[in-house]
Amino acid sequence: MACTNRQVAKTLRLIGQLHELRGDGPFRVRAFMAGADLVERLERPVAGMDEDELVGLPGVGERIASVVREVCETGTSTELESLQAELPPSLPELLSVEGIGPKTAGRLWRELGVTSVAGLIEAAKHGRIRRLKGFGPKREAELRRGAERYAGAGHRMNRATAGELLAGIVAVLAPGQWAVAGSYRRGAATVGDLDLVSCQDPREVNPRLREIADEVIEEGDRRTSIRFRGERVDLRFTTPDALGPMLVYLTGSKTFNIRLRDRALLAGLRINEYGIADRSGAGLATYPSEAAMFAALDLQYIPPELREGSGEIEAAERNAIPALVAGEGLRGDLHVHSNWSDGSLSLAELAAEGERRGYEYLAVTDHSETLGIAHGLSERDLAEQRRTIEAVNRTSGCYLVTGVEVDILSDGTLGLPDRALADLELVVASLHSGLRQDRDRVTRRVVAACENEHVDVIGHPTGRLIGRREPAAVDLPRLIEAAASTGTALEINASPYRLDLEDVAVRAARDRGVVLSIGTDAHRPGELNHLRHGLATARRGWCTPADVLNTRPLAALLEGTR
Ligand code: DGT
Ligand code: CA
Ligand code: CA
Ligand code: ZN
Repeated sequence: MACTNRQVAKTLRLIGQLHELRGDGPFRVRAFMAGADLVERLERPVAGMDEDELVGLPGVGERIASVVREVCETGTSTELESLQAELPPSLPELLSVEGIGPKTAGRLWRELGVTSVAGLIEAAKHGRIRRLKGFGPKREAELRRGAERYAGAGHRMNRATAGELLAGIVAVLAPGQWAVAGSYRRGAATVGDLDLVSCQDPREVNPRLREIADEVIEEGDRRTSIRFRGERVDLRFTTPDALGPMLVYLTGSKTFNIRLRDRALLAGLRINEYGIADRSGAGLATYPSEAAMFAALDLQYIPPELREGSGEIEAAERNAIPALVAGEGLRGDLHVHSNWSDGSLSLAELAAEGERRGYEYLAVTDHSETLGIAHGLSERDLAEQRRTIEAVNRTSGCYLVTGVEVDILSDGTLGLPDRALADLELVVASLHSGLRQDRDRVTRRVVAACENEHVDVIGHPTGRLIGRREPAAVDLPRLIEAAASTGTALEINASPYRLDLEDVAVRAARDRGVVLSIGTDAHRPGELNHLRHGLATARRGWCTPADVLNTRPLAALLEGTR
């Protein structure tokens, strides 16, 4: 039974969440959540540990230990299965609605029988939600708006969900014989459905897909579509000698494909997913790779992230596609929370995580002390944290940059005095409240933050939460001007729930000479892996290494943010 620490952690977290939905006591919920965090950051595989060793871990009781053993041995847990049998399967969907946490979702279910987003909208229409103790008409209207926004978003997946779906599919495909395409490969912030190309024999693949599918939408030896965990997956079959054109076609975007085809037509060529032919469709030439296909079209290679039909073909004709920032160019993460505020890792553990990932540095940017944010740090806390960081840095291979994520308050001032900010190496300033202010007011706040000499980065500049919360009405051209003239970086928050700034704004900022800072905003160790989503967004914004703060060596980073 293959079982990684990450899979075990995920199961533990899911059990905790279901207990919370059921209204079980906070201790039980916390035990599973804490167990998940611990397993996730453990270096040793839990699969190789017996129950005694597991109980020996800090914070792991017998109950968690036995669930871990069971998951490792059987791939599932009886506790999870009985919770899933007891709770309506659509209930976790409620958690995707803005303003609904496990407590509220649990109450809506137990007290009103609401089990889905559609049911929530229905209940709100009939004024049933306001009757819940502590709710009222205002709260009901808010929840209804959130539910309608979620339902109207057409259910596009975030990249984390799409990535999990992909892992589930490729687990039944032969390694090295598939490639992912579509919007996921282009690095888009949201994914409508998953597209894959397979070079395997359809007679091998189709039965395996049938086995894992909720529903087979279409099955054949050229294409197969299934519904898997509620989402659509499209698969196209090809052979290794003709992989290039199929991959180009299925990667898209549609606009890119159409522009590429129109351009080829001018040269008397016809492109489709099988290759390049002449105008009459005769003499089909196939290509084993995308690179060979672009070469045949007399074009520079265009990375998938740029294939949106927004000038990339013209650039490729002139050999002017820039060398985009790449994963190996990133030296660290510039927005991370520790257990000094609301994160789960200690400073030493963060440094160890950074070292394990080969990072040169990791910026500790805990929340400032402001009303409404749990465990924010005061000026004194920050001074103390700085001393601890200095001690960690004496032995760590990954340098912890001292920083803060300071609140931009409703009146545009910051949550900490200048003298506290002056002592820190990296200051990220973010909006966390007053996100519904009008355009002028909210824009003046972020512009004022840029103008503060201590602020180095504006964090998640629009505050959007994908599918859950609309961005604030920030006037981006004005913010970009302010960032450019003050030398303030704008963040690409790499959380798959945010991806803020978004790609188009990144490109506009970059064109104006603004530097972008990629930060995961990680609160748990697993979230440090989100850096790649921020990287994809930077690439979609045409960023080269020089445009990204994280590519700078430590000394240059500290010099620039001093
Ligand atoms: P999504 O799924 O909405 O996030 O976006 P995509 O880009 O993955 O779109 P999807 O799944 O509908 O189709 C995958 C690719 O197939 C798309 O990027 C380009 C290609 N494609 C789909 N429909 C057409 C079409 O009508 N014409 C052309 N030329 N290509 C298409
Ligand atoms: Ca797709
Ligand atoms: Ca598709
Ligand atoms: Zn934040």
